[in-house]
Amino acid sequence: MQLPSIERIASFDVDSQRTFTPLCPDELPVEGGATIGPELNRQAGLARWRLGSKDSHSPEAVWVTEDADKVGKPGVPGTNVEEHWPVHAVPGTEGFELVPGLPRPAEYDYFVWKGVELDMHPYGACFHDMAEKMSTGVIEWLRARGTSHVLVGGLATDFCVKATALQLQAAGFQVLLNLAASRGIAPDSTRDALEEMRRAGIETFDGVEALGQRT
Ligand code: VGL
Repeated sequence: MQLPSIERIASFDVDSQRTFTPLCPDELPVEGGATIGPELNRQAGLARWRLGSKDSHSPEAVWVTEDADKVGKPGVPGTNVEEHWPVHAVPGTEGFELVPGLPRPAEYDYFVWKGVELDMHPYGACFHDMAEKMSTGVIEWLRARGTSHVLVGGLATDFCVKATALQLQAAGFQVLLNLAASRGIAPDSTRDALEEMRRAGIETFDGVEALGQRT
């Protein structure tokens, strides 16, 4: 498939924050997470618009656990939370910052801060809630600009990148996931996530140089 004109292409840096890198070993470190900045910048060079998102969480959130056995396990009933996680992405801390090499949020064309409420922990950047009722405005913003294709990268492939990519694809955009600009938390869930995304019609490519030979 050919890419359309640059005017119809957007690039999305999903949760590309230090909290998901070895720079913050006590948060949610993802191997290689700190190295994706340059590839995200190359990806953005192919697009008319650059969008980004950040997890933005209170250390008092209801889903916070210090119990390793509870991480990734069923969340708190009656809340908008699916699983427990360690404290991460707290505004004002290093983990909240974007990975090395990325612009500041103010330099993006559109930016989403998500998970601010204590009892909400969305993965996808297109909706504030797990039920996908409350738009963050991403889909409407892209539609208003005539975007057809969205290049996606970020952290982590098996959670927030997957959820965001699936939401964009379901909204009618053609999503192209950049493997070289993404990293996953665990190998099994990352493999499953890639399968699920491909089943949904999302295409993958391994770096902007490889865009001609998509996998
Ligand atoms: C994420 C787990 C918990 C992500 C966020 O951004 O992929 N993963 N919170």
